[in-house]
Amino acid sequence: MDAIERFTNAAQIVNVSVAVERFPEGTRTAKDAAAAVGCELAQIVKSLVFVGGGEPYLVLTSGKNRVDESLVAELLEVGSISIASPEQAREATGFVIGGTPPFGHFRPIPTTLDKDLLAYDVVWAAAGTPDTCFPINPRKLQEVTSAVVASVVTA
Ligand code: 5CA
Repeated sequence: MDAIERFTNAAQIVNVSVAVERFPEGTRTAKDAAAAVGCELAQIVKSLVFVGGGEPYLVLTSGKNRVDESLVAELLEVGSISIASPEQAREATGFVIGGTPPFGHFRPIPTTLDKDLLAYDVVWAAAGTPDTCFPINPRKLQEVTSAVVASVVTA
């Protein structure tokens, strides 16, 4: 089973029907994804894995924002967090960096959702590979991930 299929199957299990689109030009970064989709950079969901105290945490961040790690650590009440290595991210989610979807991982990961994503009716997230994205309503995304909505980005 390929990564796209793994993601769409996992989405089905949580009752989300995802319309995955493939972009041969690539959607590895938020900038690439916005250009491919033809949407604002702010509408791209970056699914960023962090590690704190040995545990993974997911921060779903608007493409226009940079995460402030100290704000995430404060919110989660962990001493400190740092961005996961590609190996750690893969181990936690089952997907490669650049294709990490916002849910449908091996195990649910405690998730924070950037409040700036809620300004849009539709946002776009990776669907398992660095050349796929799918659209989703950000409130639905919050619901599916049980995410805490917060602003944990640099000013
Ligand atoms: N497909 C796009 C848009 S949905 C995407 O997945 N974007 S992303 O932002 O979620 O994934 C790229 C992110 O991976 C980068 O912002 C960066 O935080 C992370 N990343 C890239 N290379 C590395 C690396 N060597 N180590 C750790 N994290 C990395």
